[in-house]
Amino acid sequence: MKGSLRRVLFVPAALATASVVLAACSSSGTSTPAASSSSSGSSSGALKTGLKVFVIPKNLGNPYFTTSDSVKSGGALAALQTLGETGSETSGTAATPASQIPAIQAAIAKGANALVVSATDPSALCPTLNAAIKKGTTVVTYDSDAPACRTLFVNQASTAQIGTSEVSLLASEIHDSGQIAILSATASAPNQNAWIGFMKQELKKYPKMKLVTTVYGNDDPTTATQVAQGLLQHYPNLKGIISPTTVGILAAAQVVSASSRRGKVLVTGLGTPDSMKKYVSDGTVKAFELWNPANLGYLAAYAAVALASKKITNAAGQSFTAGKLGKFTVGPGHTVLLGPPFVFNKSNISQFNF
Ligand code: RAM
Repeated sequence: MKGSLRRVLFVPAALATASVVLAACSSSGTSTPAASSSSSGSSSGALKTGLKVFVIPKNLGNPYFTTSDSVKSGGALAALQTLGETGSETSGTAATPASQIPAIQAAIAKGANALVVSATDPSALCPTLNAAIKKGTTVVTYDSDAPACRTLFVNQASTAQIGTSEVSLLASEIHDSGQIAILSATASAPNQNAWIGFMKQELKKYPKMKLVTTVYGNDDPTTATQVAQGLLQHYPNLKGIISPTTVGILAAAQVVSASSRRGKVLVTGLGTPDSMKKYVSDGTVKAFELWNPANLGYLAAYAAVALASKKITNAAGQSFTAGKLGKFTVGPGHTVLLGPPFVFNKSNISQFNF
């Protein structure tokens, strides 16, 4: 079976495995000291060890990125630890370029060999990231891309598939009809904006579904709660909310669940199973999607190390092995694809712990 097909078919199993691994691991921390440090160390075609790799999510404190990045969850820092690199996670606390850029600059100043970045805003980040690339630093984006200033993008799933499936999930729940709203992350977020673009395309197939507004919770729980409350106040006939952000979908579910509109306004989007269990069980959320965030971080770290070790280039057709995840091949647009999103609902959510 071809690698990509195998990954497509095996995603639920991989997710289930991740939940077992999550339960079994106990180490924690945001930094992984190298097993052995030899910055020039490259043993006959092997990956280099002792590389300084900085993992820079949109923001710290977002449980999604804690899972994608941490040793405990088997994310990016776990991969770096296994490979003998010096890995650390750094960013600001707000999902904004003003908060993220100082962390990127500090990583470059510390002599980063590779950066693994989820971009808050490509146009704001690109001058800094391009300066790093010019100095020879490998820049891998994961989760949220900045196409003009990275070596490679590790994409969680097809952008089109995420956008279209979000709409079709909600459509099936509200019988293709009624007012809907989108509660996004920040207005500059490249991943959410790309998914929303495909949602709008897909909505053309549902003439009775009307997108009344798109609001932004900025991946901040307080702001997301406020905008979710605003949606219920301003749209008494609202039938559904799509929130393609783990922070937003949780806020929307909490607000709807606590209101008299529970079960009348259906919430879907991209969420972590642990944060959604309560709302799937009380009927606020019927189904939602996500990929395995830990696998995404793990894959991005392996890609960064393979590139920084000059084992691969970013050209289409280049292949590398990402430890327990197996072989991946660079596709068009200097992109590596993890797999399709997985749909969680009442019948399967109890199997997942992240
Ligand atoms: C939030 C972030 C992240 C996104 C997930 C689904 O945690 O905005 O970028 O991929 O949601």
